[in-house]
Amino acid sequence: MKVSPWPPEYADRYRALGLWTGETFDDILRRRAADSAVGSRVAVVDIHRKLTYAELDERVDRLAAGLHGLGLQPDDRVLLQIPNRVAYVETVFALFRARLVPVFGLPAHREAELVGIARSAGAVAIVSPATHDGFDHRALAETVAAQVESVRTLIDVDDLESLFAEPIDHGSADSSDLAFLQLSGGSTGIPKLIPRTHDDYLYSVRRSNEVCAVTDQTVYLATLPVAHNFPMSSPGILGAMYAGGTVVLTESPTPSVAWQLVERERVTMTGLVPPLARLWTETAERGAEFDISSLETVQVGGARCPDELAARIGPALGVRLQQVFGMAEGLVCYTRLDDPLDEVCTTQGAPMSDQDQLRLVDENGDPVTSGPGFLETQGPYTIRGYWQGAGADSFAPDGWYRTGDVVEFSDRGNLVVRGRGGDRVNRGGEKVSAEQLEEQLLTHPGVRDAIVVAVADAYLGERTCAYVIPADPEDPPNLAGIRRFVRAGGLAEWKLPDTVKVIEEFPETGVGKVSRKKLRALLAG
Ligand code: J2J
Repeated sequence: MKVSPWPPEYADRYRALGLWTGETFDDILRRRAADSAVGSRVAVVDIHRKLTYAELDERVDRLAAGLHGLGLQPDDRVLLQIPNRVAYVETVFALFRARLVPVFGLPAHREAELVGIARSAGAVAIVSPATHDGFDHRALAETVAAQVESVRTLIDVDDLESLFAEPIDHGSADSSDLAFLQLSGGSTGIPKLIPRTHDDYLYSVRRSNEVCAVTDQTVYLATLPVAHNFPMSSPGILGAMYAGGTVVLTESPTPSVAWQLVERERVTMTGLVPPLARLWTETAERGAEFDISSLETVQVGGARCPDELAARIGPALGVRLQQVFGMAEGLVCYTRLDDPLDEVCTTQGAPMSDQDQLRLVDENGDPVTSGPGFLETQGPYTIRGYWQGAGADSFAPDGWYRTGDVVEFSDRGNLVVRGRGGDRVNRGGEKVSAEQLEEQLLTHPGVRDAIVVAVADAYLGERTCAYVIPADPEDPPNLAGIRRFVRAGGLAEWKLPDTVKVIEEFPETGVGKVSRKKLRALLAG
């Protein structure tokens, strides 16, 4: 299936430069498994299971045939809600083999999100565990299926073997086809799904491996929920597998669990969001009870890492720090392994590709020549449009992606992220769309109007504050009530407001109707 294609002159250039190679994700696994030096190496491990490349390939063959047997057809979208386990990798590669299109939902998503995603994607199936962390995912999947007509099949990820069938030939995908749908960080009620092709995504994986020095000796620990773009591809699990290294998956990112796996599997590399990096650093500073000396590189990204924390990570964990500033829409920046320490601790790196193009503009879209500006970008792995044309205003008329991030450049030319427009709260790497939360709050009977803004938080970087005008000033809603209401509305836990401030009216501006965007800026101060 073709999606938001790059203009032909760019596509031709990326092919001519050898960035887009025609390889597909299925090719990767097949080739690694068939390679006598790699096939018998461990591809993927979790706390319970371990598979070599050859074993993974064989199971993927049988699962892909089983998915076909369920009536799933090439290009059908399949919504995943799978924790960090070996079965995640088996499922994703089986979907690739059967030429199905994974849609990367998160285990923390709830009804409102999953219904929105399934509907937008036109998903025909959902793969999730029966229960996980005390939550009934099967019941959630059934609720989604009852509301979204396209969803016909529910698959239990803990029972994949019951689907195994005699391998069949599925034919091969075209590398310029849609490979999967990622989720945009700031998705609203109608989620913006991110269509990625084999060509563009595999280029980002290969180039990430070069920049991050990933080899067949790399043991990558997926500490963050692996459906996120960062642990997926920067260089993440796909980078490790591309190189013939090993992927380790942990269901819990806390040191007491994750470090057991670091010790047992001799993990060399992982990626963290800043609050987790702080937890790991502070735990190590108190004295680690596990041997984590195999760790060589710890990446931090997803939200701005405070300079103070960045300086402590390397010494505390005995690692080299790498900052990563990326987005599921494409562009990923890394500090380089040979950048001076000061640069690594104070900047968010430089684009991975010399074909990434960057420009800074002001609020009107006019070029900014010095100082911070809104970052726009285009390049060989940055999308040209969302799935089915959603969020068209996120793209400039010439097709560049408007990241929404406010950045400037260090003297050495690295990016420094200064913030972003007030459309979302970055809660320690998990993004909250102000608009989505406001919409939800407006359905509360006790709320006449609401504006959601980010406020600074020492641990999370930002937390969510909802300014609420009560329907009845004598009986304003309180934080606990609002949180219960938003949770009952089916939003993921991380989207519940951290603070509620009841006010009588929004700031006066004297210029008639004020946009919600302006109000957010005014209230955020
Ligand atoms: C400040 N803000 C950052 C950073 C992302 C690698 C790493 C992260 C993501 C990711 C990713 C930041 N400092 N170091 O996909 O491949 C904020 C920006 C950005 C948004 C994208 C990857 N790193 N951000 O976080 O799609 O605001 O991707 O536009 O989830 O996170 O969010 P997301």
